[in-house]
Amino acid sequence: MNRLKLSVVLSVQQARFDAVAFKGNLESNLAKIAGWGYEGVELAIRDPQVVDGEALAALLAAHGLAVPAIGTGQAWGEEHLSYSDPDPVVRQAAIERTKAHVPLACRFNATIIIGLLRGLVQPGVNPAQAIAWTVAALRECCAAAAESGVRIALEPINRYETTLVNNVAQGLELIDRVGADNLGLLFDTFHANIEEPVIDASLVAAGDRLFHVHVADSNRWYPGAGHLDFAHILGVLPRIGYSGFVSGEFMPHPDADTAAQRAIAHLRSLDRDGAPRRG
Ligand code: LER
Ligand code: MN
Repeated sequence: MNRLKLSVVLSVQQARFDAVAFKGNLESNLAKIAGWGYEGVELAIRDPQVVDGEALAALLAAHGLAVPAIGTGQAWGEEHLSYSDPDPVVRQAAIERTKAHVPLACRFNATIIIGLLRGLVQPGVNPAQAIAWTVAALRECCAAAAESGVRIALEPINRYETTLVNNVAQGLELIDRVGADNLGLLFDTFHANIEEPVIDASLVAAGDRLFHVHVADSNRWYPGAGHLDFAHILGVLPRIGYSGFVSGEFMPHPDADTAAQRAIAHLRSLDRDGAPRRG
């Protein structure tokens, strides 16, 4: 298999979301992540206004780390902003928050991830209306991002977290409705294992709309800790022309450092011999 470009999710601020191995102490985490051989960090940022872009860029450069993507879900997790909230003020705040990520994304050549910032169908809201609000929000955000050459990746998320776009087929349908060239998909192996009928066929269906990849095993622990066949799944990526990063987004189990080291050991073993190694 071709050598994968590997990154891991790192939260710039403290957050409640569980499947982020690294939170707090940015500098020491960046040093450790680079030391283990990762080439990038995916930054989870609640509000880009409180991030010092200069300081962040200097730290990343010092450790030779790229930023393939910026995650936005903390604005939902911590502040309940979403594109599908019945309150137009909240919807507009979610749109403005997305636009606020554009300068940093442009600086790092990072894709902006839309996961739970799209929200979920709230009580009393018609699902078709929730989708229509999401389409309108994505149109506005994609237009703003396109001005800076930034791409947006919508992440299909499993049914236990939202009913708005659970799989690749629904994601592609939504992308069609939005009609923006800079909108694509983020494929997360944990969600895909729950929702996709056939994982490799869904990756092929995503094709050149695949903008980013998250890896976690079936139990949302590090790759190699569950029953997913990463040699098979990730082997599809070169076939569909995907040459971007594969980002580890998994639970800090048994702890963040061990999980990140085991993840990269497992994924690098696939580069060498294409065979999964349990560990
Ligand atoms: C975020 O990337 C994700 O995968 C979701 O599960 C957020 O809840
Ligand atoms: Mn994910």
